[in-house]
Amino acid sequence: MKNIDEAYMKMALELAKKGWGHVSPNPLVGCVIIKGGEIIGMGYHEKFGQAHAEVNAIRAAGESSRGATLYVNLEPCCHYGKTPPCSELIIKSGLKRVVVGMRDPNPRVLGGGIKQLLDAGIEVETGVLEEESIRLNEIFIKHISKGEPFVILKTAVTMDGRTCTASGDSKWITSDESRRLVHKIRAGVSCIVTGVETVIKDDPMLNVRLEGDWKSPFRIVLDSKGRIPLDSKVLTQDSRNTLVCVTDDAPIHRREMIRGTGAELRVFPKCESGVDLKVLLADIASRGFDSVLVEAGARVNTSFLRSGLVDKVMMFMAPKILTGSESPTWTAGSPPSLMKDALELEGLWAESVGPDILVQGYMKGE
Ligand code: AOF
Ligand code: ZN
Repeated sequence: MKNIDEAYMKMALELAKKGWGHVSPNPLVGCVIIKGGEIIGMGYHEKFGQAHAEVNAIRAAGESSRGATLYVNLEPCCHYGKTPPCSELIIKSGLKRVVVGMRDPNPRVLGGGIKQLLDAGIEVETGVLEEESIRLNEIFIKHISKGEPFVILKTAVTMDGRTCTASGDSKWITSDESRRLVHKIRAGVSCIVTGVETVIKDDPMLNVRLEGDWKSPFRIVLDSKGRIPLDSKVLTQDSRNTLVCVTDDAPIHRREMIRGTGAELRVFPKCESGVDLKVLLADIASRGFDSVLVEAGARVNTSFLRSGLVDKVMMFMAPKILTGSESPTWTAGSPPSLMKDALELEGLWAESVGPDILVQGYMKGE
């Protein structure tokens, strides 16, 4: 039974992934209904505010849901949100058994959905592919339980850890496949943070350029002194989707000029490395954003890492070795003298993306 349960839960997880980029800040949820060893219904949460995965799957299965088993990667909800509770629909539809990936950390659910099902005499199994379920919804979990955005730091390096040549050339380190995946990641996060150095050097658009209907994230540029070139793409293309963060080191006339492009400008408190990132994160949270992608250079990366604000690192590594001690790497600043002062990650894993390797892991807490 365990293997069968895991196989169907895997299908539910795969279905759930189809919602990436369309459901935030809601969770990614997929659902499969099985009867007599056959799939009789499938569904996933397709769009924010619309039907939950369970509703779509039960609708697809119709009357035959009676006596069937339902697989879903997140505990069914038991509250009236934008949609009525799935627990009630499951009970009404006569499902016999429900297999759940993980409990819903939403304070309005938190085990309540499972309890309702059990009270109605439905057999419930929880924690099937729990680790995968938690990983899939890491953004939702942090946001709904702490009210804080999940922070992903992404970097692309050669095998010797370099991010560009000594002259600054970085186009391109990684393959088309990796860069397409980065666009897909961008489509699922609320905002991207970069530094003014990256804007000056690369003039990136920081948007989503993929076929189909995708939303670009909000862009945030850290620019303590207000040095951003007024003709940079983030200020000339869709400038209303850009926030420039300065400190009182930015001259007033520069602030006016930046505002004049249509971008938003905010003056932030200062810390030694520039804009106080903790205050920035609080600002991001107050906008209701559930996630942040840091796509920046060595200095900004290091400030984020050393302030303990990063949840996850995604490192794309290309099968290239640049050599040369002058080629920049993806961190900066004065190095600690002891290995014990290294920042540590946990739960590291790697996968191939075209010819590259994507290494991911979570920053270890204090
Ligand atoms: C989803 N999709 O497939 C499931 C969810 O405001 P509502 O009605 O859309 O409810 C959102 C909450 O419902 C969400 O935070 C989560 O706790 C629960 N389950 N949500 O958006 C789904 N199953
Ligand atoms: Zn629901």
